[in-house]
Amino acid sequence: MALVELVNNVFDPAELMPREELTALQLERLRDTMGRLAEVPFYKYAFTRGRITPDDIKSLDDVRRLPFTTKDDMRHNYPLGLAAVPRSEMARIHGSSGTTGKPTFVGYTHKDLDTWAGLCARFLVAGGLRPDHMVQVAFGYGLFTGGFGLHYGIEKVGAAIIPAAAGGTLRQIMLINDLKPDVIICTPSYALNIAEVARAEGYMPEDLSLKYGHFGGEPWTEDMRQAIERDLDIHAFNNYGLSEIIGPGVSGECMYHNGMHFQEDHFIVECIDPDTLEPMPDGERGELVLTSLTKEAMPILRYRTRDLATVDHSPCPCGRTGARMSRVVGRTDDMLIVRGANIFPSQIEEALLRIEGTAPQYVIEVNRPGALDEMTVRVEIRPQDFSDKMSQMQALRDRIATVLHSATGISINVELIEPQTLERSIGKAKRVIDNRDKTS
Ligand code: DLL
Repeated sequence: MALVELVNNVFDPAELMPREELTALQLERLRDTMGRLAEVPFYKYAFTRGRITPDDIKSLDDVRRLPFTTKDDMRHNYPLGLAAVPRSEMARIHGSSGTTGKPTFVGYTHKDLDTWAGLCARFLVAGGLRPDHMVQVAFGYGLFTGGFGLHYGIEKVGAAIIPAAAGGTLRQIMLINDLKPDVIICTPSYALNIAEVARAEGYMPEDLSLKYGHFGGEPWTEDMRQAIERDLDIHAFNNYGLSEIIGPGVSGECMYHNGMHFQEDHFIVECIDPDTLEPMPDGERGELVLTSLTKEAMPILRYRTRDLATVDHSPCPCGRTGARMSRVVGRTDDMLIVRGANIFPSQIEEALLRIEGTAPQYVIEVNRPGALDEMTVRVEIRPQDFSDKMSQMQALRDRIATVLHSATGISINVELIEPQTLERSIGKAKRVIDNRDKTS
């Protein structure tokens, strides 16, 4: 049986390429990329200072001689100072929202847009998308890369698109009910939101036409996947990407859910210790560092993603040879240090979702009322578990506090919240409120 189902216009033989050939292709493409970057002042300076030319890149280890690129470098070259083509050759600009201040812009040529659509198409096909499917895209269409990136990927596969965009949850449900799409695409937190509103509108999961969901753009846990699969009666797939590198399409899961296959013919992947910058072996958590190999408008060398994950090069039964990344367990910049403990929001999510009675809706707040930091987790109770009996709620609260303590090693205040009270997300959920900057 063919393990990789081929959808003709999407399949690229590079997906099954033996490692040796893949490495050779990467090296050739890396040298080309360096050539394209030779006149970009930031890289020109770095190449001159490091006395490195494309001819010096003889093996993948030589990648380590290249400079890192960071979010700060992008900011210093705002808005399009890292572009490797003139403005006249740009076909589109996207950007990441940026939590503070201005977005980071990235440019695409027409060829980049075509490459990007192909990359999205590949992971969608790996996760079950077929030309006869209808797909509802509930990602924002705009500077954010989610909407347009996936849109053109679906088009490449040949499936029908409902470009619903993010938000208008009742309208999303109307579209699902009336047009009967097979697939939904959005952030995992928005998928939960849609499921919840659908239920409140009287739809049972099995009433909905959806069979598959492709989710990405924010961290989520395995328990969250199970909640989404149950509440929408679908198979849920994870996909990862970031605007600086291209947007969605960097990696995605196949039917085996063994981690997300990197599309290594287009990106070089490194996993490093964020402090020592040394490479991490397979299976050990580190920061992903990505180099784009085929982008024309704004190629990026060794981008420090700040996303922490593990990488696995072992074979996958699907036959794809691209290494796989684990879920993103956190970002180097969203790790909370509270009373000496390093805590990722994903640890809290994982613990909460295992407790009977809690809904997958929570917010973490950190304050510094005196000398010591205090962490509070507000979590909603599932409607069927909500009770007027103080003793029952108290017991549940204590249970949650105990579980969180053992997951994190610190005492955390727990506040139980009535069902449906926390703000729902339509895009990337904001789970952490850190008030310490304001109070210290
Ligand atoms: O979120 C690109 C994207 C859109 C990917 C839609 C997948 C689907 P940015 O807005 O630049 O781009 O944000 C990139 O989002 O560095 C991660 O921290 C996070 N992220 C993206 N996908 C995942 C995922 C898009 N599957 C940042 N799991 C990245 C965990 C993710 N985090």
